[in-house]
Amino acid sequence: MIKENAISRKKALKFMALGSVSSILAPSFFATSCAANNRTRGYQSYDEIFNEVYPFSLADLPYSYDALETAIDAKTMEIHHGRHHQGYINNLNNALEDHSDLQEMTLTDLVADLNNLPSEVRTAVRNHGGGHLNHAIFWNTMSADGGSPSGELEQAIDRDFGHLNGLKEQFTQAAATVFGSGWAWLATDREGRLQITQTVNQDNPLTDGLTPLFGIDVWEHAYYLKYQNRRGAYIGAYLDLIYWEKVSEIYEESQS
Ligand code: MN3
Repeated sequence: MIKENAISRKKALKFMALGSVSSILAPSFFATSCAANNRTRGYQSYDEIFNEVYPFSLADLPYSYDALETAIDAKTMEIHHGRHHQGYINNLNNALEDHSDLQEMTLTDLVADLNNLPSEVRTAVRNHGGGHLNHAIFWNTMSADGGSPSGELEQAIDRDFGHLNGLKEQFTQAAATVFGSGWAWLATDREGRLQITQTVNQDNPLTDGLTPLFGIDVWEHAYYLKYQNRRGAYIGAYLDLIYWEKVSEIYEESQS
């Protein structure tokens, strides 16, 4: 079972860490405030995406199901988020239920260090921990009004791909050639160098020592209702949804 208040609990802990605020608020107001907060649509921070700990929970999408309709239809978004993503979270929580030591680890540390996990949970963390993280990144790096790269990220793109078009060409090629189910990514190493990578199934670039900045889900469940087998059309539409401001934030956080 998922504890639906997981995010609230963590937010509450942070809130309480601010000092005396909680002590001057009646408990009922405090609980109501957190519950309302949990329903508010908004993009998750880098910390919320990458450093979440058990029990994991499904955050609301930062936009309505039909917000990206020009590229991804509302029904696909609803099923993908509410059923597929929720399923990964349920399975990840179940796998860690009896491992109190692993419950202290962040999602990043779990996924980045698969080989050091007990063998009985390794495959579950790989598939479902990866599934949870991959989808959290996917939702949070798309926007109907994504803007364009700026600042350090723009400089890094020009340095490593010549131009944004070079990045898009390489990314499109990578996404088109993932065999079967998997993902294509823009990722960065610790020195800030950008690279396009592919992963199979629900693997994440963290396992290869890279931080993912954004990634496209090319499992058929991500696009089949609207595009059927036309993965190329989906990739083209996806590239117009990149939320560059959020990607810049992840890039800068990954270097700090
Ligand atoms: Mn998916």
